[in-house]
Amino acid sequence: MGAFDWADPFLLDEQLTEDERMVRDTARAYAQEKLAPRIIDAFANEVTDHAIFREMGELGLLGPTIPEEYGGVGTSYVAYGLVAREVERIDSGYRSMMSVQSSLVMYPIYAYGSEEQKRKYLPKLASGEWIGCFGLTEPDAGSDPGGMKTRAVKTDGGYVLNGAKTWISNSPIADVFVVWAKSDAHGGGIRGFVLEKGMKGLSAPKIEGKLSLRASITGMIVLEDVEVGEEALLPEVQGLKGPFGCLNRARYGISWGALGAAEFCMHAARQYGLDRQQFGRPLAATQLYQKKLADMETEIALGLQASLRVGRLMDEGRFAPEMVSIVKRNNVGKALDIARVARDMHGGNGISGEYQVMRHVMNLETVNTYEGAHDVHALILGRAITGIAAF
Ligand code: TGC
Ligand code: FAD
Repeated sequence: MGAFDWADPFLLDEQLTEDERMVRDTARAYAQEKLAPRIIDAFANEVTDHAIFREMGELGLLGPTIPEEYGGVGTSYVAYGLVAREVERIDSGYRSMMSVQSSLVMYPIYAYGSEEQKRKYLPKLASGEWIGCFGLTEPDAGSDPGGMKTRAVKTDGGYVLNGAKTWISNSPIADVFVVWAKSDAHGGGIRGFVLEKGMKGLSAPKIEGKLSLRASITGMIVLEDVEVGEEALLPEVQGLKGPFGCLNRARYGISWGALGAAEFCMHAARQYGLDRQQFGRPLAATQLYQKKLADMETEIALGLQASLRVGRLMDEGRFAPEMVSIVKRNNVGKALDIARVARDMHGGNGISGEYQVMRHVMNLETVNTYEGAHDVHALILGRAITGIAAF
């Protein structure tokens, strides 16, 4: 018979390779030593620290699956998930900064870009010298990105882009903008463009007053007659499968990340229950408190195993997008429930910034909505199960 470790119930650690454990340990040390001391203040004051990109870049945490020749470290998707888990254990906003750069900016340039685009952008994005953002969502096209209005009109030497993207992570501080638009030169099909800060007609105003992900800046991308050359077009993809190919990877990373946040909340509730006495005994000595911890433990353990399985299939090139919908939807939904219950278990202290669980609750509300809302992933699965699209 084996021993039971409540903090690693299914011995996940021993299912990892040595390389994966090394990447995980690097991310954990960085997150605990450099991110944890910043987050309470950053969230309270809505501060996005640009230095984080360079720090992560130095450690190989940006675009870690991209091959070394383009500045990445060529590691596995399992390792990428482990990084997301460690970073989001601190804050979903920090994980957002990392996953947008890795999966939504570096990945499309790597997978769909020309050799020149890869050489120009990837090393500087990997080092964190440049910050990237991904513009898909529009004011009138969120869950239904096929309804986008942004247009690219062909000119002699390139394209003119017009439109507006909204709720774009990193956009106000971005150097590189991966933007999706319908192109008249391609029968109205969706094409990707790589734009740069400072282009005439491109602006990225900040969205003020968020009550969630306050350490991760969010903005719009406004395109007013932005002229670009042919070299701005991502040549190797056309249609919605372009942006969705990126989203598959980001959503997968989120499935790990959200459980990192859930683990933080569970561990905090456990410690609080051991320390806090009411009615002459620790809260953790009560049946209700223990049942809540047991439910949390179960969901986290099951969710991590599921993400590990999907990661292994991704590394073998055998994953299907619906698998990602299962883990994104389940793990984020469960993490949000866990964070809310952990907040309750902290009583009044649970609402204070110092105890941190309320921040995770507020962040996970966004994580449940972005990268495909919880119900939209149900509909993706419903379509796969029945063959009928119910969107
Ligand atoms: P549909 O007809 O299903 O598909 C159109 C084309 O796309 C292909 N496709 C996929 N390819 C790869 N991976 C996937 N997951 C794919 N899903 C679809 C499909 O095969 C088809 O290809 P083709 O060649 O036949 O044209 O498209 P639809 O318009 O019916 O889509 C419906 C739905 C619900 C699946 C989709 O629109 C959806 O997923 N909506 C959610 C939108 C979303 O997730 N937005 C995220 C924006 S980015 C963001 O939130 C970043 S947050 C920051 C952070 O991550 O931290
Ligand atoms: P809607 O699509 O209007 O959905 C509203 C509600 O209706 C949801 O509950 C949804 O589940 C439900 N719903 C929608 N359609 C159906 C249906 N057919 N049947 C039943 N229910 C339905 N986007 C980017 O492109 N890049 C980014 O970097 C980015 N970062 C973000 C950062 C933050 C902080 C936030 C909040 C959002 C970000 N997004 C980004 C946008 C995000 O992807 C969208 O908010 C998300 O896709 C949902 O779109 P929406 O907000 O328009 O909601």
